[in-house]
Amino acid sequence: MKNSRILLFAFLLTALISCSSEKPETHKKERPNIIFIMSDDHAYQAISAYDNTLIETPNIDRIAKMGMLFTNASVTNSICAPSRATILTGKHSHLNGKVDNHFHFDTTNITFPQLLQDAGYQTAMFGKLHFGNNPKGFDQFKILPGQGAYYNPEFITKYDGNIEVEGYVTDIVTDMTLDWLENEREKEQPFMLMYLHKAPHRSWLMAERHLDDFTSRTFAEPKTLFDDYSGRATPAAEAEMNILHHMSWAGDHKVFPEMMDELGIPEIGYDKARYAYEYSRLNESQMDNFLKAYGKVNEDFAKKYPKMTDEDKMKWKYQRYMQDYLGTIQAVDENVGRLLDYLEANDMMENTIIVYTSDQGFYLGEHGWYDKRFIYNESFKTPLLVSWPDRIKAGSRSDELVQNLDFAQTFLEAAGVNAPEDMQGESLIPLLTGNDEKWDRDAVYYHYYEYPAEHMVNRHYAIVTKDYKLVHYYYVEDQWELLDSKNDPYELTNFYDDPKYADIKLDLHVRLEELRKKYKDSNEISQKYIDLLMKDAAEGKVFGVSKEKVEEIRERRRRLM
Ligand code: SGN
Ligand code: CA
Repeated sequence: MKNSRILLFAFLLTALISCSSEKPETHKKERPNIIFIMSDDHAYQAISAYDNTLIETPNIDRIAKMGMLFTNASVTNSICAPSRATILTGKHSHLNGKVDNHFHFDTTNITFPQLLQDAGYQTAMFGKLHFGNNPKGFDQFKILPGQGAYYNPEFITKYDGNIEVEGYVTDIVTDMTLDWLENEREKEQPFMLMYLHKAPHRSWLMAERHLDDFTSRTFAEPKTLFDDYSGRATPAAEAEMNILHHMSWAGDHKVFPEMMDELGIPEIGYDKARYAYEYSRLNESQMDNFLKAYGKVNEDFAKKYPKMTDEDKMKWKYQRYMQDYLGTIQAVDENVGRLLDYLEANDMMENTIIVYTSDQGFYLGEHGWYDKRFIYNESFKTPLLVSWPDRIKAGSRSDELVQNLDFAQTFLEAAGVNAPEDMQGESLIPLLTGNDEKWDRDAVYYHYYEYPAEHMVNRHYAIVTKDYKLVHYYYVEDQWELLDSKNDPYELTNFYDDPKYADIKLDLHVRLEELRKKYKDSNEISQKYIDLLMKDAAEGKVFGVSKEKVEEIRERRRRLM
């Protein structure tokens, strides 16, 4: 009896030991790798998996072919660093504190990479972060300072201080990523890698190898290129992001400053200064190639300019914008292809979650615009393609309302790590794995803050459902906008005062208040952020905002109260 008890005890002990030593081991191996690919300002209109009118992106499309394409993915605040902060923290801007590009990210926030690192994931980040400080929770990082440069960029590195690398940024960030995958990571451990492109951010300098091809292409114009902004709340007309009026000749379109002088073209904004800054980084042979390609553009322009009407100018500027913007995307697509080829060649595709997304969408001439910030579709929505062959059915698609807010909890669930209670998103795993019945979101919340600032897009918050948007422009305005996605897909009409929409309007107002409560947003928090930015703006510290502008805003506020 005694012996058998001892035997039983010994058996249980062995079982326990083997369990505790083996189970985590197997469990560890099963945990997926995570590769988060994000480009900066990549419009879904410029990914052929969504729309091939403008460009073919066969490599990015591979991710959707292997996995899932989301047609209603959006951001909570359509601007760079705030989007990144929401992705990392799983919280809306008003709670993580990064409401605009101006102030630094608060590094006391808990981010999903920190939690994954604690759980045994290897973590690395390469490319653009734009936080004003270094990321926490990474075993390795090489990041661009601020916006970073297209040519011969500098990097802030975790171990080697600041370095400058000769070449084109999209290629270099990929080289660093592949080098880490091949030579630096522990091959037995799962990893989470953030591969973050600067392209296609303004001022759109493409790789030398694409110059000839892209500067000779012509693109279809969007239907709303000549939008006059009537029929909507006034912020659309007040924004400074119209291609004709605000995009600069030298800085954006690469008209040579001497050519501007010769033709008597007045500067738009920081026109020549921006040009000088962008070109100052090029080495001699890069400069030669640029001057050659843009020399032809300038020659052709000089012949046309004297006879150009405003309409002609808009059309010409749109073409130049698309040539350069899409040219930078060509290199992103090629480099995404290099990464996918590496994963395939190393048999890593099956149990790796690959996400391709952008920090927000972008206007490619819709409403006559470039840039982002507004809640209108092109900048509110963002591309989202996800592959994970082990779990996602190839070639699938989801029209659900998902957001950048959801990434943190998605990755934590995939890695088997509990998400902190105060994260505000939802894991996308049910949608990715075909269990849509577990997904019940019917509306999302949006809040944009960066005003006064470059492009002058007024502050606004909103509720968005699959059918409608109810938007409140506050601060220097007090206007509401009701958009009807089904009946007015180009978003040209404000139905707020249309009696036919009375019930819908009421319902949306109630739901918007519920959402604000759910996500813990309030007018008091908004006021705190207004005060912070206005203090710096009054001291002349906010890029693109003059002291006169600050006075004008204060006057408008006084009138509104
Ligand atoms: C720069 C650009 C803006 C752009 C912001 C924010 N101007 O300031 O056009 O909106 O970045 O972009 S530029 O004259 O410097 O090109 S973001 O992606 O970082 O949010
Ligand atoms: Ca951006």
